[in-house]
Amino acid sequence: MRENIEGRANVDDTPELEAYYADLDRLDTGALWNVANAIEPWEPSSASVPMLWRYNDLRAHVLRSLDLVTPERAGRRVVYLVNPGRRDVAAAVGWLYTGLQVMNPGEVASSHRHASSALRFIMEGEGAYTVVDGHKITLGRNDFVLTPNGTWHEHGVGPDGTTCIWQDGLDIPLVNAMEANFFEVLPGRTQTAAHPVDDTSASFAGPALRPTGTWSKPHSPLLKYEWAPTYAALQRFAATNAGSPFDGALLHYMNPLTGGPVMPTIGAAMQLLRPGEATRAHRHTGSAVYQCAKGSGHSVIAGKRFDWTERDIFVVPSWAWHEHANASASDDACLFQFNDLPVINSLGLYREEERPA
Ligand code: GTQ
Repeated sequence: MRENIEGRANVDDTPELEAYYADLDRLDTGALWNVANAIEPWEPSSASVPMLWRYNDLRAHVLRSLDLVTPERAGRRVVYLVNPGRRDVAAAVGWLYTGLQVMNPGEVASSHRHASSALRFIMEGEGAYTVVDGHKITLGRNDFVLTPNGTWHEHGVGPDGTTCIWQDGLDIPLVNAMEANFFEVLPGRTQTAAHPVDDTSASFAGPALRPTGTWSKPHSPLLKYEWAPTYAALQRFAATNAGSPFDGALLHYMNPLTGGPVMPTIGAAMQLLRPGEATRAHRHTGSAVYQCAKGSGHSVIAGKRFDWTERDIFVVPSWAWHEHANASASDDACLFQFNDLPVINSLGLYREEERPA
């Protein structure tokens, strides 16, 4: 006997109805009441599983790819992270993709552009760079760099560098779901740098100062968010503000011209958990991919505990309860995240709840 809830489908099968459904099916139609409860859930029910990928488990396998494929043959030498509930769309959580890209000194991946927006978060190695629409950007540990949708980009490691690994984050599953993805390879493989190295950082990373307007592109003019000033800002913020009961001291990376998210579809933040800090649990719509940038701790996600340390990556699915804790009583812990909140917010779909005590 099905539960009879007002307004929810509660129709028992009869031979007449079965025949009717078969007729509808032949006409490529269906009876809404057979699917209504599934397609209109009471609340979000994510297909994504909470997951943690330990860097310690992945690193050796990422490095193995150096001997197995060249960037020329592979296009991009990346090990991507698969959520068991989102294998079909190559997502790590929700509609977000993430992977670990590795390059040796002197290697360059060919320049390309796509309708997907992308970001990188540098995990290890010296000498990495990316070129975005002719702007060459040097990259160091825990730096965060954008390659907004439609921009030509290529990555490499200078000949004097060391083997580099960084995290890629993209909205590939989302853009594919919207059936709006395009991909192009630059004829000639590499761009010629058209600007001095790190020029957009020189122009737009100032302390809330901007040059007289010459920036006409729709994306953030600041393409790199360096670790040292980010961490310094977080420490200042954490020392003078209570922060959020759910996230500790959290700062959003922003487009300095608008104050808004770094890209139309992807937001990013860095949060600091003070020594001993443990946050309260909440849940909200929107999915997030986290990387521990510093320290260690644990998160409880949908009732499951995940212990993390530097470079581990974990995901929080939409509407999953989550809370975070710093394991250390003397040192802070930092979590980098990227998320789909700009999409959720711009569509008016954001909803948040605090877990009742
Ligand atoms: O370098 O833009 O990990 O297009 C997957 C797809 C990286 C990139 C990935 C991509 C890129």
